[in-house]
Amino acid sequence: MNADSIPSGRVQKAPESFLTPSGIKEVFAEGKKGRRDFIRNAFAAAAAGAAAPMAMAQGNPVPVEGGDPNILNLPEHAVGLGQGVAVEGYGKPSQYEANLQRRQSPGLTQTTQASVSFAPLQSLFGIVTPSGLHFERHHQGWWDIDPSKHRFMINGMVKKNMVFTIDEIMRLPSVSRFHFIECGANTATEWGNVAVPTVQYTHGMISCSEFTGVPLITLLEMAGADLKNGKFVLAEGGDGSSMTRTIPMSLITSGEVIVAYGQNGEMLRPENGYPLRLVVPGVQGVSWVKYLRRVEVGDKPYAAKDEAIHYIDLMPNGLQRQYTNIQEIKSVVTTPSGGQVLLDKGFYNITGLAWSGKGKVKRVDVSTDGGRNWRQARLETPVLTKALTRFNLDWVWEGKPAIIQSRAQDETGHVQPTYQQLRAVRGTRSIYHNNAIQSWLVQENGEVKNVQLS
Ligand SMILES: Nc1nc2c(c(=O)[nH]1)N[C@H]1C(S)=C(S)[C@@H](COP(=O)(O)O)O[C@H]1N2
Ligand SMILES: [Mo]
Repeated sequence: MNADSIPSGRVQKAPESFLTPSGIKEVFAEGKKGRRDFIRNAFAAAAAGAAAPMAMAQGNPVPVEGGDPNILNLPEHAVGLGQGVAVEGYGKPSQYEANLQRRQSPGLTQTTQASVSFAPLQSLFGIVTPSGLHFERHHQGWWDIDPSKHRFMINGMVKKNMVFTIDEIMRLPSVSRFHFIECGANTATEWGNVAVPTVQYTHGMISCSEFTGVPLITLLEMAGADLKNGKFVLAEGGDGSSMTRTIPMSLITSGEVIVAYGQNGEMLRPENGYPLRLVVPGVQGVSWVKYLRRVEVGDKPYAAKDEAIHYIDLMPNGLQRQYTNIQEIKSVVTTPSGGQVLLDKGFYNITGLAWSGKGKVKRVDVSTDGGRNWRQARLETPVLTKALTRFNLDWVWEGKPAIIQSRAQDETGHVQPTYQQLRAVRGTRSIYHNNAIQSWLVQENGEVKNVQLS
């Protein structure tokens, strides 16, 4: 990497993630040229010499030709008394991050009682989704349920039916694990090449958290479940959506499925199923039943409404594929991505996320020329099973059009398909389970757009 090239590249955030409304005005009013000069001036000032720090030590701002007042003048916060601790408050993000929000997709009908919100992947770092930015999908609205009244019941092929309170569940041996949850309909609009503008809307129905709870197998054993003939479990939610899903017993006996009450170190958020939700690693989001109130042990799949009518894949031969639960190997570049603007030629850190419902991500390759050439990206630690994995790659943008893609591979050897490969198998009329390679076009003027290569 050439050190001289590092300062020149700057990414303007996607419109919805600008720092402040005044920041939006600034960029629009100054245009890109103005912002570029501002950045150049800042570096000029930083390089301007040793006089400034001495002057600042005396508390006397000294103007330097072409210098940046933001580095030369001591700001209020460096000399005044800051605010006292927020003794009783719950911490909030900086006021300057107020535009970092989950949002409804412009590709879907806008409603007041929205049923899905997307996570702002373009502005997130690492692999954990802050709980307040976790995507949401509610089939019948969300509730803030009184945990003292919530109960969890086990019945069906068990020796004795059991009813647990939250306190009783929280007394049991617990586990904490990082896993992604992805709605089976994530990236659905791209099947029809609707090309929603940003990665928030193409891929934002995925999030990753540390979940804490009790393995479901522990609770089933307490109830004396018939683990030999009971091949399936029906999980039922406590909201009005009659959300019931069949979970194969093999996922439960492996110890992976968790009856969770914790998310990122605190109790689940109401939107995400407080006080109890099922965590089914690797499996599509709909099976992660929220407000969990019952599991029933049975010997056959239940073909519940959300398994018989929804979350099925219409294949080219006209048949429907059912119980396609595992979220297969997938990745996306989050910067540069749709709606962002590269403000100058030079160095950029290409970054993104990869995940597989089958295990760990093994490798991610990145192309900047629409798939002709590929370079292997760095996987950042930790690389965890059925969790988001962060990748990074150095890139110098020459100022010419470029098509950026990422292609992931998991430890089982599965490789993310192109749209051509995916459609050859799945046809064109699917809604769910789109794991194709995403393309972002960097235009000569630096603007990044969602495009699809055929
Ligand atoms: N009880 C209940 N569980 C539910 C749902 C629901 O509407 N009700 N939605 C499901 C769907 S389709 C998804 S994708 C995930 C979304 O979880 P989240 O809102 O925590 O992101 O929850 C699943 N579990
Ligand atoms: Mo979903």
